[in-house]
Amino acid sequence: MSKAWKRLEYNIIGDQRGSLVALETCKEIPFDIKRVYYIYENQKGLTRGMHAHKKLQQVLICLSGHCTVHLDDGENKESIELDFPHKAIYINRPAWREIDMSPGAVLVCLANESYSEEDYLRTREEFENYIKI
Ligand code: T46
Repeated sequence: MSKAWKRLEYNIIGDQRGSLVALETCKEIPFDIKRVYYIYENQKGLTRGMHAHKKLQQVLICLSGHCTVHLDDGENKESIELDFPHKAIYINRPAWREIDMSPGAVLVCLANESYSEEDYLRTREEFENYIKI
């Protein structure tokens, strides 16, 4: 099966003042954006994520610093470096994710659904059982 995620690289609109990236719903972002959240000032050595989602689709972008996103959909595994603000990852199926953030990193996440604890697969066991269904 194909990976549950896709790497994206956005167009940089540059001029003499600097760089600009523009993201529009259903164009650069492949869904209707319902929620935006961001993670910053993450404590050194503490990994984020360590869960999967049942239905949620997300695009992750590291706006400052860098993040390593470790992904596993049960069949494919990949560690992706988000080290420029024009790079993104689109996750569209359940994938176990672990995220290591550099000091000062700011990770912004665009999601197609509101927050719901029901959508989380918080243990590896729950995740592995869910993807078998
Ligand atoms: C992912 C990584 C990058 C809310 O109240 N609203 C929200 O929208 C979110 C995302 C979280 N929360 C609450 C729920 C928990 O009490 O904030 C607390 C920490 O949330 P969570 O354990 O989901 O945080 P992370 O950083 O481990 O994971 C989140 C996303 O859930 C996840 O899908 O890819 O950020």
